[in-house]
Amino acid sequence: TKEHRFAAVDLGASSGRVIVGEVAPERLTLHEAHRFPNQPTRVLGTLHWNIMSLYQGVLNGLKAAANRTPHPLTSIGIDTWAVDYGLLAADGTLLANPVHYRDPRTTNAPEKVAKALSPQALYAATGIQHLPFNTVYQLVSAQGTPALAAAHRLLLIPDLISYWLTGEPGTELTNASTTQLIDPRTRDWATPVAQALGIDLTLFPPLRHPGDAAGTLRQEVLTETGLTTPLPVTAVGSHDTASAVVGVPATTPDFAYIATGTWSLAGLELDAPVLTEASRAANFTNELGVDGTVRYLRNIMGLWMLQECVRAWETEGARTGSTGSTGGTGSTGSTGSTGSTNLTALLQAAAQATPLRSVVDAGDPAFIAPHHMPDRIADACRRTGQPVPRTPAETTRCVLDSLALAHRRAIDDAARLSGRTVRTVHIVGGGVHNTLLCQLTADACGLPVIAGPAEAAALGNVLVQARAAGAITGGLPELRSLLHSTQPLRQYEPTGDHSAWDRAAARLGAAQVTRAAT
Ligand code: LRH
Repeated sequence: TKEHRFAAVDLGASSGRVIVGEVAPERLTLHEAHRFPNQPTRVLGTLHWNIMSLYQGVLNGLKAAANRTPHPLTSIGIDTWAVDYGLLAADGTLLANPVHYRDPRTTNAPEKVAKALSPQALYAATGIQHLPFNTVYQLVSAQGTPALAAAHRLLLIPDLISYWLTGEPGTELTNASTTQLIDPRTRDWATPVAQALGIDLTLFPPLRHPGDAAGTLRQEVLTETGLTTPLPVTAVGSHDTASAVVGVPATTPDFAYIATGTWSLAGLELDAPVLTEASRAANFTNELGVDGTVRYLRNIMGLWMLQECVRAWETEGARTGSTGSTGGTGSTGSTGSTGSTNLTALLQAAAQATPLRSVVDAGDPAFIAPHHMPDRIADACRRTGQPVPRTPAETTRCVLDSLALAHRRAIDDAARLSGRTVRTVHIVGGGVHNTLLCQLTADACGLPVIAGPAEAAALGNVLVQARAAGAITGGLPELRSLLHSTQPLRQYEPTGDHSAWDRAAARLGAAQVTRAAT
């Protein structure tokens, strides 16, 4: 049988990669062609993505993919983080460097939005959880700025990369749902929401669906990368989390997933949105998935908390000249944290630290912004009357216990709010490499955890391309069964005293009430 090769461009918040997937009916293998860091830069007080450097990374990656194999690629697919965008002039020029969703420019936007549309009405119309950086809040904050006033077109980040590669604008649906401007029932624009907020929907080019053709590479891209003409770009679940959920190797319908990386996205795959007031109050989102599915999940702070702690300790180590237990400057790698061997030592020490000594609310938006993470964690422990972690190992344990607890809470809540039963938890994404986090999650949930694949987003991206090209057939169950039979997976059984997690959850419940009251 014929083998096809697909390039998956997958840009995450801490690194980007171009991965080549080789696909035949019973075969699926991945080769990483190129990985590059994603380092945002603060300029005059605003945190930006280095979009040109990311695009150069994509070109370098496609060149490496072309060099790796004598066989031509069948197509390219692009997925990235959600919500952010670039604004273009009528001639296609990028009007301003895209702003990072962690920039605090949206701080006052929710209040402004609430004046035009109540949080209840906004949720009923879009089903999207409240996160301060949702595209609607970014656009409302940008109202009156020269760039938005001059903008002819808005492209979400994967659509922007796709446009630069092909010259063909489009808006891919799964990622469009994270703008909070899509109605999850019609899977089309929520025009009344846009009207109420003064957002011009004509800025968005027409919607595309995963599997749709999205143009062919421009001549300048072929010249730059050494790829051969004509090479199509295929729309995939361009929201990285949508592709990661395709990449969950589930074999039964009663599974929950946790897509781990900078964020933990924990929840269920449904065939219809849950738009109830209880769901809104629990801050669950109904993002759109591939093949008509709904990603019913909650955003949890994820390994960002650990990455930011490590960054703080390294800066401190550099200042004091001591290396400490986390010294070294490992580049950001696939564990979702630094790739240095010291991280291994830190995680080993954390595994030995007292379990559940203190936990924090890993859903607290107070942890979204960069800087001072160990201090913020210490403050949260102090505020809630729990022991303050004293060492990097204790802080790391606090973070991982807190993440596991938040995973459990999200899965319990998702099951309750949607009326579903969960028997298995799948962990995919960079956090798969963090065996302590996987074990703690199994312990906290009291359910078996199947960990892997780490490159679920790239795999989901490749699978959707492969199906569009006719290299494989079937729905999500068939794609997932191919993953299950070809990808290395590891199972974790729940261990330990389950009631300890109930007690920690109760402590956190009290803590959350305390926070709300202050
Ligand atoms: C993960 C992710 C997540 C979004 C956030 C902005 O990379 O796409 O699903 O909420 O980034």
